[in-house]
Amino acid sequence: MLSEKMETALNDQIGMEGYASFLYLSMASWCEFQGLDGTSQFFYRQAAEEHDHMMRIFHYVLEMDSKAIAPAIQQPPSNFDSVQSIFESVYTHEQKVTASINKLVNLANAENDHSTHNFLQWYVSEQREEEALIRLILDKLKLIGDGPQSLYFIDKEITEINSQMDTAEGAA
Ligand code: OFO
Repeated sequence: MLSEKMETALNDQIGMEGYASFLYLSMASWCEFQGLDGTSQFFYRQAAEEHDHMMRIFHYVLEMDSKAIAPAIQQPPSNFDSVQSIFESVYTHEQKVTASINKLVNLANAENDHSTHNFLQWYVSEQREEEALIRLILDKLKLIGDGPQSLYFIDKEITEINSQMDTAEGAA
């Protein structure tokens, strides 16, 4: 069984992953409305991934004979200024999630909770990969700049990233 402190902390993380899922869903909606189909597909995928991250913790908590709580999710923003600003806020959000995962790992260490420590390692790798991916996209956005055709090229780049991710998933 998890300690009470760990149970609460993991339930908080369930809420954080759930919020990320809805935040990315909201970004997908905004992008689709702007006609940015590749970028919206990217965010639909991220939303589904975050839902999966939430459910992994949910099931783990129950597997540990503790109580998983379905979280109340705050409504995410629905209006954004630009694709650039969206990806900047995604990066900031992912850094926050990474900090939260690191805190959970520290707690697992402090409690000698080897099982949770082991479980969390998947999230440590996932956060490293997600941050690297968003940095890559931000670098591309900087290269493309914000000239008149930039949205077209940004969407094209992100469509290419989607297909690379599809290929990687197919190979996994
Ligand atoms: Fe759950 O990986 Fe991002 O937030």
